[in-house]
Amino acid sequence: MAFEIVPLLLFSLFLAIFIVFTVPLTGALVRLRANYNPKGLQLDPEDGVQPHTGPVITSFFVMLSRVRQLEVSNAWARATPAKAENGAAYVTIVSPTPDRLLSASSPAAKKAELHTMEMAGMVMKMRPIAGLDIPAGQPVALKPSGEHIMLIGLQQPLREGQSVTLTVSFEQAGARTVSVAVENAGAMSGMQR
Ligand SMILES: [Cu+2]
Repeated sequence: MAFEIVPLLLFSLFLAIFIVFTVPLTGALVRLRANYNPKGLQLDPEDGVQPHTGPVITSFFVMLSRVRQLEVSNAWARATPAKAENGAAYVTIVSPTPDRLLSASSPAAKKAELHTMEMAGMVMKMRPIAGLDIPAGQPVALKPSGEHIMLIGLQQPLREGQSVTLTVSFEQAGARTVSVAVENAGAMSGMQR
């Protein structure tokens, strides 16, 4: 009995959210369109489509885009010396809900590992980490002085201006594939392109 109520509750919740987002948006869009179109909300005899169909569909997509998903942006890497076997890539991650970065892979390298930097005595050293927590709504930027994605066994050196493909996998959001822009060897951050 209790089990049968759960999907019903979830459905009601979804319906309520849908209505809350859709009704005011549709109203606003219909008014916008009415102002824009001198004929107002008349049926257009040529297309025979109800004039509110467009705004309803539009508001549905506007609503969908509000339910934001985890996003990976500003993916970049440093160019590597000619004989370097390894490189590092950085991304910025923002998620509306708590998540965890679990792994990465790239066709540009034999394997990719999640690393962090830490002081070992007097020197910064890097070590692999099992995952990286992504708190809700707070951007997490991987960077040269901290967490990074180590590209191990590069197929070829990373050259400035080039881009390589990187797939990052999350516990909840699944995999995201991004294009990593290769910046100069001393770059401290991506170019925000
Ligand atoms: Cu590393």
